[in-house]
Amino acid sequence: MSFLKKLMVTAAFSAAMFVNAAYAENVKIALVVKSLGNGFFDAANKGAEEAAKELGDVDIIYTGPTKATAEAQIEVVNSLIAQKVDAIAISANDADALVPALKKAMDRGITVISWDSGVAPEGRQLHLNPSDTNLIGETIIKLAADYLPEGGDVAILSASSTATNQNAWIEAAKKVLPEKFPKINLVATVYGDDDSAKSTDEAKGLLKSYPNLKAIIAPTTVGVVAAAQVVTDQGLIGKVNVTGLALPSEFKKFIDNGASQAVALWNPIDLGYSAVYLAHDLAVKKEEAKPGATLSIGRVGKVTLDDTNSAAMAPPFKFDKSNIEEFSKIY
Ligand code: RAM
Repeated sequence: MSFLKKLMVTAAFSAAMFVNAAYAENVKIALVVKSLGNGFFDAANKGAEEAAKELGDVDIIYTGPTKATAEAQIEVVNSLIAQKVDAIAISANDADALVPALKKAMDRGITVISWDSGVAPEGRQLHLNPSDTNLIGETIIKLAADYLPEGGDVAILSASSTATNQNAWIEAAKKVLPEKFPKINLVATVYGDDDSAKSTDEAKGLLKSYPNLKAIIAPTTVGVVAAAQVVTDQGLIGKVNVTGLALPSEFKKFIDNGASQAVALWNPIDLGYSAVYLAHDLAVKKEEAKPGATLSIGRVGKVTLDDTNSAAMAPPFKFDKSNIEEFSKIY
């Protein structure tokens, strides 16, 4: 090929590349949350945006219903299918109810993963847990038991009654109770639906029904704030310890005022970041989600899928007077 011809071919090739790059559409990844207006999910979305920036070819659609119900999430999923997104990463309000809509999405070539709160295996390609389920179950009881040397009555204030993650943690907690925490007496489990007003009412109800209650364990960032506020307002600081899973930025004031001795959580920013990373690699790099597969989660590391195509990230951190200030600045 003559020099001139080579130059022309190269120029044409570069122009074509330029055109492709200019018109190539970004990968649309929908981060579907249980409900909007929850600080935990807003923090996860920060991580999602960070992953999108790092990956370079991603647009995040942060969405979810106003109320944490499966029916409302099904509508959200159907509208994402109509918008032809490339991937859906969902924290589900119900393990089974979402399956038909998510199957429809997968049939149309959309990558589907669940994170935080899972979907049954037939409704997603993989599920990312923030941490080991049994470890979280034991942690939430230990958080109460550590401050109750004499034992006593405790109650759980959960999110919605169909939330996959809370139900799995509560089941794991109940399993370790008799043997590891024989002096802790779980008197009730109630559901605040990750709604502030409902969680407040449920916390009030617990205090009324169980006057000897020593701790409220709320494995939800929404419920734990509501319960701590009720304990504060009713002058019960020192009598009832509120604990569970809390976002340090929202909860610091209740460690400061003594309504709570300690709480725990994982890093929600890393969780959202990792979910987007996985969804991207399945959708774009055509990574296969199968048992035993090890997949990258960027700066956070790697995860290996178990036989249900689920993986777990790191152990939760404990927050108390010694460190909540520092963490409250991050999430
Ligand atoms: C709430 C939600 C979420 C859960 C956290 C701990 O924000 O229920 O699913 O992971 O609490």
